[in-house]
Amino acid sequence: MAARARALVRRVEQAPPPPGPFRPGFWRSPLRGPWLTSVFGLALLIGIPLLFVTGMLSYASYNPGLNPINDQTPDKGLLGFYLFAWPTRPYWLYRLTQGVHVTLGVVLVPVLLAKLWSVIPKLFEWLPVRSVAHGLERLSLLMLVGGVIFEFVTGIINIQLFYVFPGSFYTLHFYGAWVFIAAFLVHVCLRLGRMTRALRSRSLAAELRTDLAHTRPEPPDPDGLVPTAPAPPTMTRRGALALVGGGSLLLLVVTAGQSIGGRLRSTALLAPHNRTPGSGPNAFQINKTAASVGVTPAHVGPDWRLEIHGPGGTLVFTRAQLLAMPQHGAALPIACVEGWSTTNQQWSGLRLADLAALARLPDAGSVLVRSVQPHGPYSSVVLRGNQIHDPRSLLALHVNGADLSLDHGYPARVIVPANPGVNNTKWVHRLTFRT
Ligand SMILES: Nc1nc2c(c(=O)[nH]1)N[C@H]1C(S)=C(S)[C@@H](COP(=O)(O)O)O[C@H]1N2
Ligand SMILES: [Mo]
Repeated sequence: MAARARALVRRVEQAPPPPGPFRPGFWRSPLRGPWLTSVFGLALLIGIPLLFVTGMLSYASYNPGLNPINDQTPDKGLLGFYLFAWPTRPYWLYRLTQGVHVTLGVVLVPVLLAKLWSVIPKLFEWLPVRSVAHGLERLSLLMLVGGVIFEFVTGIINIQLFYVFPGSFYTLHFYGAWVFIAAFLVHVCLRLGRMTRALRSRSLAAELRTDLAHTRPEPPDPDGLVPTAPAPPTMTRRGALALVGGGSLLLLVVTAGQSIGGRLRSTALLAPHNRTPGSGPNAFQINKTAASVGVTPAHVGPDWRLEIHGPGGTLVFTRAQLLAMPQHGAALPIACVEGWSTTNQQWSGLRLADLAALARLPDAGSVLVRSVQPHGPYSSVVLRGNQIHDPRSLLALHVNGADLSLDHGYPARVIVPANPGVNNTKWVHRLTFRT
């Protein structure tokens, strides 16, 4: 029995690979080889950790561990070991981290595609599994490639506002990130030596001077990236690098404007939020309009009241009463998880700290913010004590010297420094302060 099985294994091993991409002669690009793969690999080795760290910061920033209203990702307790109280200074922190996260993710797309192209013969390696160790290595590559594609695709779908996710984008993108980064670390440990050797095997400066006539394949490599039967080159290595680098640069130019805001917003050709709406004091980017989330003028008409709950009971205010109280100003941006942000807007209204004091909880540990929005995500949020007590944290009534427009959250909205856009709740109806 065992002998027969062994004979079968030997027969499979000795049989030629199936035709097509499994045959070594199939892949013929003379540019494929460890050096080129390593150049793309080095760019990703720098970019991916920055993407991961800014992504994890983005998750921490909306205080997912504070209250299930903010985030319902199950078991983040384990993966959320690093969560911390998101600070309110510098006030532009989230604008920076999320702008970098989204812009870098978009800019790395050509590098990622080039890297995957450069190693594609490995996908068709024959035999697919040769031993337990080889099988484990292949499995880690499956997690690596599957993970990176999953993260890029879900991220790009989200910034393009195709809300097609079963459940929450955050949950998928967050779990995906951990699976991917685990595989990434394994991959870096296994390949770092090979990468540095390959990078030293050729000089970048010399490659940049090499024309088509002098473009030769790299010497044969044990990984089988270099073709056994190379076709004549149709492009130089510098041409390939320029194509990928130029692609990344182009994506940078048509993406970054959405995070910089102001006049550059209109250069963000690929961004759905690439236009500044209208003119006047309220002419800055809107995410969800009132109509789109079911907030009607009736919700925010003369019958609107602000309720403040605390140990002292419930206080109820009209907008006129709120306007009669001491007003404070703060210059703060809106920065969305989708990567777009505005320049600073001049908000004014009531300090959250003053409202906490009115609720007889001057050192409140958290506040539940509820909007008039009937249902749906972002209709409520819980903010932390440090966010309540920053003097720039406001329940804003005005922006840039005018009443808030309906779409920017009239009659009252939260604006907190360094807070991700999703947590700056619009159309606020009730604040419940807690210890
Ligand atoms: N009630 C409520 N508040 C909300 C939202 C919402 O959908 N409902 N969207 C949030 C998101 S995702 C962002 S980015 C900001 C955008 O604020 P703006 O439309 O005034 O620019 O509002 C936040 N406040
Ligand atoms: Mo947002």
